[in-house]
Amino acid sequence: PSRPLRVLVDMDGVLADFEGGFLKKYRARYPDLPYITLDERRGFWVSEQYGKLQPELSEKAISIWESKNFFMELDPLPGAVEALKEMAELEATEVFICTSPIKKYRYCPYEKFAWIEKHFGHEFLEHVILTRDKTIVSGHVLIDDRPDIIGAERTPTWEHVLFTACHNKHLQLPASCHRLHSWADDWKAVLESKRAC
Ligand code: UMP
Repeated sequence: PSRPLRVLVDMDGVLADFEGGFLKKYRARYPDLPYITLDERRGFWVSEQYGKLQPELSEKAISIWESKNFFMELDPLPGAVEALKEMAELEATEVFICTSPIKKYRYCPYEKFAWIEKHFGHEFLEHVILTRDKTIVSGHVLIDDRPDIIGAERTPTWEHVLFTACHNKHLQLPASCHRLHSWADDWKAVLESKRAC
């Protein structure tokens, strides 16, 4: 029996529909202001792209995810809950949700735990890592939609698998970088390829 494969799975943009939830609430709160369709999204930071559209829109965007119930009410992305539960049941596989809370901590960290409990059950709370720096977390694979994951550790133990999102789908990646296009994609094959290493 070889060592278990440890898989770190990001939350916003991989399990929870941050972009869709944001756009819905932004348009409801600011019906008369311009917005960016999901198809037009570019770059990881929503606030930056809104700020380029109109400088005042950056803080308006931020006000959306700083609001109570924003993180709690995010819908799961298609197939995410089923895939993660199935992954956690695989033999020789350790699954952790690894997510960065916003620094305005009034609601976000609480709601992230509550969301995970709601969708995965109380026991899964043992498998939650809240960190602003994912490079110091050890694992074999990190499934994350953010293209540039950097931090204090220059050589993280994990291999980043880029989960496709509206903001990163046009990016040209180095051939060495794996992509998971959605949860309908063959995530088991990605894990198996890492297991072989
Ligand atoms: N976030 C921002 N600004 C943005 C977009 C997202 O602060 O423009 C927040 C939402 C999440 C965090 O809490 O950043 C991203 O966390 P990870 O997906 O990297 O874990």
